[in-house]
Amino acid sequence: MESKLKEFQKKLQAIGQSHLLHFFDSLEPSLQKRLLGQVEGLDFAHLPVWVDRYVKNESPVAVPTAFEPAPSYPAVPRDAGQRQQYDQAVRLGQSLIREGKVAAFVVAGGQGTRLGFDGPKGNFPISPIKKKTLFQLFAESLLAASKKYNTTIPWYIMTSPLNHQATVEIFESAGYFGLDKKDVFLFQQGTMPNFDFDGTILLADKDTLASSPDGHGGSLKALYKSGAIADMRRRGVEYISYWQVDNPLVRTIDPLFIGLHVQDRSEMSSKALLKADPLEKVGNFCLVDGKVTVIEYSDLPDEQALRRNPDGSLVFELGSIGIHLIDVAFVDKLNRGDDFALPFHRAVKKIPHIDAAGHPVEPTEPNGIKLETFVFDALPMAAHSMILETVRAEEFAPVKNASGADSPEVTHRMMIERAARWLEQAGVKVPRKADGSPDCVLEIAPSFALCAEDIRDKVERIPEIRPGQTLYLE
Ligand code: UD2
Repeated sequence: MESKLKEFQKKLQAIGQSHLLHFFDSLEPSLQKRLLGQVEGLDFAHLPVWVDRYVKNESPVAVPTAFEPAPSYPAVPRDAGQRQQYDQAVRLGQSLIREGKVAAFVVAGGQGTRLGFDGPKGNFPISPIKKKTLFQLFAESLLAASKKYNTTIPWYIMTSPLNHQATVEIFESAGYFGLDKKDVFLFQQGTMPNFDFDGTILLADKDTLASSPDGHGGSLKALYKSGAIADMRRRGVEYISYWQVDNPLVRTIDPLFIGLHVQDRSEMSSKALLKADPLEKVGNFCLVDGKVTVIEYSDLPDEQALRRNPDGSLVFELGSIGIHLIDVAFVDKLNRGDDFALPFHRAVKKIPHIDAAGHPVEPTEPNGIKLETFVFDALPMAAHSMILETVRAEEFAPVKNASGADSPEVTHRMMIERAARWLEQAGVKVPRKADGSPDCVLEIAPSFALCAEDIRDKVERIPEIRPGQTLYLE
């Protein structure tokens, strides 16, 4: 340990962070080891550059000045030719799923701070009747899709050091929700140290650096480092279906999306929504130098966000919802490159830490910087990138806040509303109130239907729905 200590003292001194070992001598050997382990994990080669570029620089990510709207496939085909293309894409997607070429991937490393929920967000109970958790819904949907296509869809789940152990325990105690444990691959994303405004790394305790998960963009490195990509290769998987843990409406495995992605020879594709209002807080799909790029809502000037076409539609109308299809070969290629790095985004935060005398500081005002990468910043690195529009009511109801917009209450309503619509599309009568909302509580298990079409041949199994009734279909 002595020689290691000397080595790191030297290295830290060279980058102006020697204070990290200030309390080293006062620690017990096991804690000394722990601290050295964390220091060893620092990226000494890049840290000074990151500090200059992202920590000390208040507007680190250059916002492009010349950009135009990105082209997309509409949610509903525009004409007969496009209808034919979509039908072909669905058939192609279905055969790729059947051949075991598609894996599922959820990013679940974030903290549910805004939701005020303790523990991994995937454990949040959300379904209207059975109160199934997000994880359970995704698991059931993958089981149902595996059955439907007579295949095994492996599931990769990215956690962070903040919630990894708790997530593993959830899956263990739930018996992996009926999935085979060997087809569920849980791995952790990387972390980034937290800085004060001068670029000094903060200590959370005498033996612990202050750090936080490196953002969902970290998934592209973590997939590789964890061995998930190698595992996919072994299984013959070529495409990764990526989504965020907070959205129970997501179509985890979508043949149309997969088929269009492959038809288009896209390396990384995205689903998009027509924004609910010009300033909605979602990233905006744009073309910059001919490359699909997401510009965060906070970076898109209002006059651009408000621009309209002659027909009244927004010029920048496509919002990003964190649903992607990614080629395994693309992730491989990025990581084999010399120096693959996504740009960091800088967030000013309140970061608890200890001061130079070792006393704990609980800041009341923002006192430092956290750095995160975003997965959509990899889009311009793709040789080609396709966008498919989707319909909000069908596919996007994230649980983010305890109340108001994107709250469990809204998500519930949207889940019941979607179930009602699917049933009506199959010819089932659903009682509705005077305001048009369903006069019943409905929940459709993924085992019953993964999409509206799955209901058509099950109609005779559905009882008459009376006003005020609660009906669970599985
Ligand atoms: C994200 C998008 C926004 C829109 C919205 C849709 C960004 C910057 N913004 O906003 O444009 O698409 O989602 O819901 O992405 N996560 C990790 N590790 C991390 C950080 C996040 O796994 O280090 C996961 C997190 O568990 C969640 C997802 O990434 O599944 C999105 O994270 P968020 O809730 O922080 O994103 P949000 O709502 O700010």
